[in-house]
Amino acid sequence: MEASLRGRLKRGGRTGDKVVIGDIVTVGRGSGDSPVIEAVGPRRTHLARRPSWSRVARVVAANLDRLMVVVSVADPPASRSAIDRMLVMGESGGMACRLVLNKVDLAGSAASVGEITRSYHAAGYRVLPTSAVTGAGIDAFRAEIEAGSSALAGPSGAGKSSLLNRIEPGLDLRTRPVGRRSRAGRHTTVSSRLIALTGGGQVADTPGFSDVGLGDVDALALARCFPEMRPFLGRCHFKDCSHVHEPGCEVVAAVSDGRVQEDRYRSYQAILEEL
Ligand SMILES: Nc1nc2c(ncn2[C@@H]2O[C@H](COP(=O)(O)OP(=O)(O)O)[C@@H](O)[C@H]2O)c(=O)[nH]1
Ligand SMILES: [Mg+2]
Ligand SMILES: [Zn+2]
Repeated sequence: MEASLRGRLKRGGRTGDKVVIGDIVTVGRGSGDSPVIEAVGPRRTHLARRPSWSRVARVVAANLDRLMVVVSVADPPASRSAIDRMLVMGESGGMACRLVLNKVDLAGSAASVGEITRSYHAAGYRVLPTSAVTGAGIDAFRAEIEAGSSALAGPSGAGKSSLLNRIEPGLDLRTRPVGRRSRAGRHTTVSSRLIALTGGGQVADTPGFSDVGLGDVDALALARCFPEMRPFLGRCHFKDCSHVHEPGCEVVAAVSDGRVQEDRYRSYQAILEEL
């Protein structure tokens, strides 16, 4: 059954406050006994993105446990800065983040699988190498998905639909060859369904997030979105240290002796500059 929205909630769109998938709502009765959403409960986690045409980030899903950042090792090759942006998107919303490295079946991918895996593992992430074609790593992926509610983020063509079809063939999600982009996908609604899987777990049917706009992360909170920087926060000489040019910065010290990886720190700087 479909519920309508109490008038006040309909206007929430601009503030990112409207009802999204995963929201816990209070439902009352409207005229003729039809269900009406009266109120939206507090959000334990949220997934927010800023569409490329907008300056404001919008919440697209709430109360999900995990963000599965899905990239492919080749075709298209994973971009580290894109991975880092998606991880920040998940961290800032309080979701547990995993990195799924798909297409490990592709010839010549072993070296970069090893490199990306080591690097993100060192940053504090669980990395799941997978192939939707051979089934490698699918059991581990399935276990993560079935353990709670998740959203998949990642560039178009990384294999998100293929991975989900692999664990739930009945879903029959549309997959498409890399490089052929349908215009129809570009302006579709940002979120729609929370799909319950037969083995347990739910997956939000959100679009690809190929252009991750970060909007709702404030500069002081940004460093907290990098798990490997957390041990150093609060120890800098200046309380409001931005960890860029200040003397006595513990994060910069950690970067110079390799406790924080330079690539990750560069992503931090790039995102900070943009905010
Ligand atoms: N070789 C290889 N190709 C894959 C794999 N996963 C997906 N693909 C192919 O990559 C293309 C994009 O996959 P799709 O699931 O539509 O990606 P999405 O845009 O992230 O949903 C399709 O042609 C898939 O057949 C994989 O693990 N290995
Ligand atoms: Mg897809
Ligand atoms: Zn600092």
